[in-house]
Amino acid sequence: FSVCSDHDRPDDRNNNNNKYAEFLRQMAPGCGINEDCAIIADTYQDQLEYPIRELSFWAWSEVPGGGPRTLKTGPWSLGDRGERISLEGKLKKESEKRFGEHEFDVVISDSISVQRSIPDSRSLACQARRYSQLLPNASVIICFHNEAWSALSRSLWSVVNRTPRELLKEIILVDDASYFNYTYDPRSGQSLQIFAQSFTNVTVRLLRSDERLGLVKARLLGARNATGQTLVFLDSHVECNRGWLPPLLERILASRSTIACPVIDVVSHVDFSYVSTNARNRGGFNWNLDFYWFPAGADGFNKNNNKRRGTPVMAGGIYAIDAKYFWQVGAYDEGMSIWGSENIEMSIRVWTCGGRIEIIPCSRVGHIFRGRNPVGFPEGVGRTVNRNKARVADVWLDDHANLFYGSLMVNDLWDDKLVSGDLAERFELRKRMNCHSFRWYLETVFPESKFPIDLTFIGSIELHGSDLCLGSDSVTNEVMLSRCRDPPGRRQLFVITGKGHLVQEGVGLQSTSTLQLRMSKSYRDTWNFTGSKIILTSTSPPLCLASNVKSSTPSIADCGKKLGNKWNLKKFSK
Ligand code: LR7
Ligand code: MN
Repeated sequence: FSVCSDHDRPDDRNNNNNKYAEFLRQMAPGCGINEDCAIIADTYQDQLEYPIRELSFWAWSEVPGGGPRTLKTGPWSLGDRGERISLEGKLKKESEKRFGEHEFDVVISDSISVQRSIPDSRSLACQARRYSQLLPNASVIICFHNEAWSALSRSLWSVVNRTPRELLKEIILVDDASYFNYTYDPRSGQSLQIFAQSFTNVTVRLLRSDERLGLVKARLLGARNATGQTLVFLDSHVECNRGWLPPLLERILASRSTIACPVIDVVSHVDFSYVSTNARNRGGFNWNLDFYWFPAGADGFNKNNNKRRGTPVMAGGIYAIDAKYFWQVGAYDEGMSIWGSENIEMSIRVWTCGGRIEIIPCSRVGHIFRGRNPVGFPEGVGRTVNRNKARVADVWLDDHANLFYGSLMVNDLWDDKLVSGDLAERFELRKRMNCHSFRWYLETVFPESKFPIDLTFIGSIELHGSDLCLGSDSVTNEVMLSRCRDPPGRRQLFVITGKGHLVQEGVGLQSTSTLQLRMSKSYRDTWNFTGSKIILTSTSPPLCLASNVKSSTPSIADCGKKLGNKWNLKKFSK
C-alpha cells in the first residue's frame, strides 16, 4: 500500500499528498493492503482535517507487481476534482433551455455532487503554512435570491467540509424573498429549513425575508443576527477551497481594521470546471464606477505570489471582516438597493477612514462568474445600479463625482434625472470618522486609476456656432466631430488636467506629425484655452485646434486661420 504524489499528471497543481500519505502511514503502519485507502482512513475519519470523499482524491495505490501507478477511482462522480462536464442529447437540450434561469448551466450543477472535490489551487508554500491557534471564530453569511438549490447547497457543503469546526461559529443563510420553488430540493422535496437543521456539528441558521431586500439589506440582516467574532460573507454560488478560512482570520487577528479577501477562482458557468486564477489581480473602478481587475504592479509582489497585498477595491461578495469593525466603519449604505456598487462604496470608505482591504493569496474560493445577472430588478437594472453608483459618487468622490455623472450623461445619454436619495447619514459618517479625501485615495491607494488628480475643466467642447462636439471613438480612438450628445460609443466628455493635458478616460488628445489628432494612451501634448481658442502649447510656434465643419475631422492648424477654430468649453455639472 502506498500513497503517492501525483506529479505525473502534467495539468495538476495539487501536490498536497505527502502529508496525507504520512498520516495514513502512521495510522495504518504496514497495513500492506491494496485496498482503497479510504477504507483505512474511514476508521480514523474524525482525526482527519477533511472528509473522506476529499481524501480519496489524494489517494493512489500501487498496482501489484510494479506496473504503472493508477489513480484509484474511489467514489468518483461527475465533476469531481473540479473537472469539466459536457452534456449530450436530451440533457444538453434541457440545459440550453434552462440556461437563462440562473445564467449558468443548472442542469450540470444539478448533476454533480454537492460535495464534489476540487483541485487545491494554492501554491505549495501556502499549502505548507500553519496558522495560529488563537484565530477568532467566524459567522459565515450567505445571502441569496432565487439561487439554484444545487449551487446553494454546494456552497454550504464547501464551508462545512473545508472549515475547521472550532473556527466556524455558525453559518447564516439569508433567504432574500426567494420564490417558493427555490426554497426546497427539487429532487427530495426537502425544505431549506429542514436542510439547515440536518447539520449536526455545525450550526446552520436560516433567516428569511418575505420582502425583497437586495443584497445590502440582506447582508445587514445576517450581520445583525451573527454572533461570531468575525463576519465572513459569501455569494450563494461558491466553492470554498481547502484551507480557505484560516489565512483570512489570521490577517484580521493581526489587524482588525483590515478586510481580508481570498483570491477568487473561477467555476465555469458553462461546464463547471474549477479554474485557478492569477493570484496577482487587484480590483479597481473606472469613471463609470464599474468594477474591473488589473494586474498587481511593481510593488514587489511580482517576486512573491504568496504575499498579501492591498487592493483599491474588493470584488465585494467574498470577504472576512472583524464583526465590531464592520459596524464601526459604517456597515453598508442601506440606501443601496438590490445589487451593485456596495463593494466600491465600502472599499473607498474603509481605505479613506483608516482601514485596509487586502487580497490574501493563500485563501482561495471558487465563484461562478456569469455573463449576465439573472435576478429581477423591480425598478429596472439601469435605474437601480445607477442610483447606487450615484450614492457612491455623491458621498465619496468629491469633485471627481462629475467624471461619473459626466461620462454617464454626456457619453451614454442618460437622460433621467439621477436621484441618489437621502445621504445625510452617510455624510455624517464620513465627517465623524474624519476620513481622507478622494484625492488622497487616488494618490495613496489607487495611483493606477484612470482618474486624473487635478481637474481644471470637466465638460464637452463645442465647435462655435454649430451643434457639433469634439469626441472620439471609444474603440478606435479616432478623433471626430459629431452632433453633441451623440449616441454611446463616441466619447464627448473631456477633462483638462492641472498639467494641461486634454484627456478622456485613460487617453489624451495628441497631435501627430501630420497635424492630425488621435486619442492616445501615452500622451505629452499640453493645451491651453484662451478666449475661444484651444492652443497646443507643447509645440512652437503654438498651433490651434481647428475643424472644418464639412469634413468633421478636427485637426491642428495655424492659429491665424479664421474658419473653424473657435470653440466653446461647456462645463459639465449635474
Ligand atoms: O436582491 C438580491 N438579493 C440577494 O440576496 C440580489 C442578489 N442577492 C445575492 C445573490 O443571490 C448572490 O448570492 O447576492 C449575491 C451576489 O449577487 P451576484 O452573484 O448576482 O453578484 P455578482 O457575483 O455578479 O457580483 C459581485 O458584485 C456585486 C455587487 O453588488 C456583489 O458585491 C457580489 O457579491 C459580487 N460577487 C463577488 O464578489 C464574487 C466575485 C465576483 C467578482 C468580481
Ligand atoms: Mn456572484
